[in-house]
Amino acid sequence: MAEAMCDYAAKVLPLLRQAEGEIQIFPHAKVDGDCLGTACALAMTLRKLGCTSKVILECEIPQRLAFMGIPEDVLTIVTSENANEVLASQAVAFAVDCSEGSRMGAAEPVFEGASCKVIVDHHVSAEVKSDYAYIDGTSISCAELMAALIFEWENMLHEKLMDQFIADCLMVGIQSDSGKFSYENTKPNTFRIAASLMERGANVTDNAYHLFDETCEGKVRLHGLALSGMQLFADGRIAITKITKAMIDETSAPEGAADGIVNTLRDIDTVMAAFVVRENGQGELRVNCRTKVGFDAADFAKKMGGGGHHRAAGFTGRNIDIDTFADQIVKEAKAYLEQA
Ligand SMILES: [Mn+2]
Repeated sequence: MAEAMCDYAAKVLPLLRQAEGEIQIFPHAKVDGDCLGTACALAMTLRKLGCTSKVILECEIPQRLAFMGIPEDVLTIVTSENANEVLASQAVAFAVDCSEGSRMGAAEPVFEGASCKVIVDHHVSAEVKSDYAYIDGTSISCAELMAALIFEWENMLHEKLMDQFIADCLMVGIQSDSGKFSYENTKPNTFRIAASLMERGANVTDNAYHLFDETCEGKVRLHGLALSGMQLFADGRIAITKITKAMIDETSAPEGAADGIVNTLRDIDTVMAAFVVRENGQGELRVNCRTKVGFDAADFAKKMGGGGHHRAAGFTGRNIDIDTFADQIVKEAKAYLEQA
């Protein structure tokens, strides 16, 4: 059981306010809406408290999160060249949405070199080395925990800290990690926190568009081609489609444009296992697999030399053409269904 947030807020505030140097905030590598929203909300709040704060990234903010409008001056990009310099200006290292340097890519040495670590996370990990860790695995997003922490600081200081930008950053985190408030562990408290953020001006509608719905012509055209080429087998229980390099070139689809196609196949009412086989342009075939209860994607992917989760997994084909590999996957999937 996590300690009460009000106790944690009181314990960590003096540490941060007395820090002599930068409070460096570490999201995980391959940033998502939750870690980036949480990190920026914290950085902006700390600035209001008179602290010097920076969000430490291992690469530029990806285009899909550019809509958040995060000011450049809060960000430090770590490279192997400047890592020592960044570490030298650090007073406190604050990890959000992760708790270990191994999750931070190029920023790992800067976090692991810290003399003082603070952690707020919603992933339960085996070992946490910090006296200032708040980890609540029942929370759907880290942003929710950060929102609660900032509201506690407001209560303690009788000072308004949560402005529209900060509230919006946190709302992005909650919307991202809760799948628009639809994933299983979305809780009444998720809505309570979201309501408080909305009262401070957070914009749910624009965030939802940018996070979930915004697309581009190439992607829509690629989805069209891939879906029209879909094939069903085993009384509709297996769905598969192929994406060739030629299809990607023809549609000018950007990197990552095939994302989501496999979910559309899986969502067909009769389907238990869906596969998208894609030529990656480097002579390999990448297969994404999504399944429903009764077909273990992780187990199947393992048989095919890959891995993943029970409902979402992947594997790779090498030295084989796409048609032959697709036929082979269908054959294996049929056999897997029969033995299940
Ligand atoms: Mn998260």
